[in-house]
Amino acid sequence: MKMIETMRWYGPDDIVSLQDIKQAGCSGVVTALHHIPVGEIWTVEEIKKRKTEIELTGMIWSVVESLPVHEDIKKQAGQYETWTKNYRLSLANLASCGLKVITYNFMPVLDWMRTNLKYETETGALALRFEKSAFLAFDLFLLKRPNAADDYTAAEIAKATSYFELLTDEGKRELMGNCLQGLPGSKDHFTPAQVLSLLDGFKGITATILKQNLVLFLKEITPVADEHGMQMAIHPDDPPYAILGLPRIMSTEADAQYLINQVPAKSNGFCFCSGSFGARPDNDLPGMIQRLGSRIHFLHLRSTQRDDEGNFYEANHLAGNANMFNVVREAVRLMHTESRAIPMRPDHGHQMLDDLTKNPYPGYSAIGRLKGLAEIRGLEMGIRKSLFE
Ligand code: CS2
Ligand code: MN
Repeated sequence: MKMIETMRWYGPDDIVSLQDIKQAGCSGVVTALHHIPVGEIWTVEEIKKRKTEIELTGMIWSVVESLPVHEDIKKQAGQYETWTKNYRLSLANLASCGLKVITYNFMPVLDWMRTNLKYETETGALALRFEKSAFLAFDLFLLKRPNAADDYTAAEIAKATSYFELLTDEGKRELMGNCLQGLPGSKDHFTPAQVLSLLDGFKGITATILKQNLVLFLKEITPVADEHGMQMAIHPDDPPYAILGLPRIMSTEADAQYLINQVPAKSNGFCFCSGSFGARPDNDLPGMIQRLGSRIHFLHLRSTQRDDEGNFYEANHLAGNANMFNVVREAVRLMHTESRAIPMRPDHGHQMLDDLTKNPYPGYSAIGRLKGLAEIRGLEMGIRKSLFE
């Protein structure tokens, strides 16, 4: 059994084309209907249109990433019942078009957060980076989140203050822009006022409440997913801990186990993102693959390089802290034991070579991902042959 190789495609506006993805050797494409506002129903017509476009290239639409969850559902407030009903309908529509693996996340307000989108690595290729002092400087002095200082130690604040004092106006603008990136697939930015008001909407939502809300949501939607033989794949938090005073609840193995215990439905499972989980030293990635096993419906392979200060950057796929050899070996074993092929995509890649002159979605340039994919492909083949042939 071999991983199903895919790449993410942001749709017709993506500067990386379906042909590029095909040339990378992928058989599958990972995409979403990014033009449909969060919460609205994905109609069969819209799904089919996108599906046909992909199939004309000879590839298939392997995984939906993401069918996003409305913020009201995360809060169990406002019109959450309508959005949940819509979500069930979208799932049924997707299933009727043959789309069965659905990625989503339950991070309030923001998806991933990085302070630097052009961190120069040793080779000159650019990577995404999260620098703690920069992030604190953003939170305390640019966003000016009320009571932000309560979340940090005096030493952390002192470091962030010195960091901020050294920033030029240009540096401040850049940091602000990086931290206020919109959601993946959108080139819009949040304004500070928007983020503050969205954060305000989560006041009083503790980690315990957010967890309960996720469980309630899954209890509502997994019957539909089960009925259609679908696989729900929740993506972990990135970074895997609370930020901006928002709770984050899918950051560790314990979080993942809790979700299966609470909602044992067959369709309830994970998008195992080695980059997101791997930004915490206490996450044992290969062990998690062993133990989450049949619940892993999709693999995001990526590695981060951490330091002792809580900073990390996205390393080459086979380098950094993830130990990709062990991760891929466990994935190969899992697929062998269960006789199934799991879809995988290289999650992010460095911006390099010709892509340095282009303006790709952060993390999603073509060449860096192609390099990551090619390295992982070779690693997988070596492991598979040495274990089973
Ligand atoms: C992705 C996530 O770009 C990325 O890092 O792994 O944005 C992922 O698509 C979402 O969290 C899934 O809902
Ligand atoms: Mn990921």
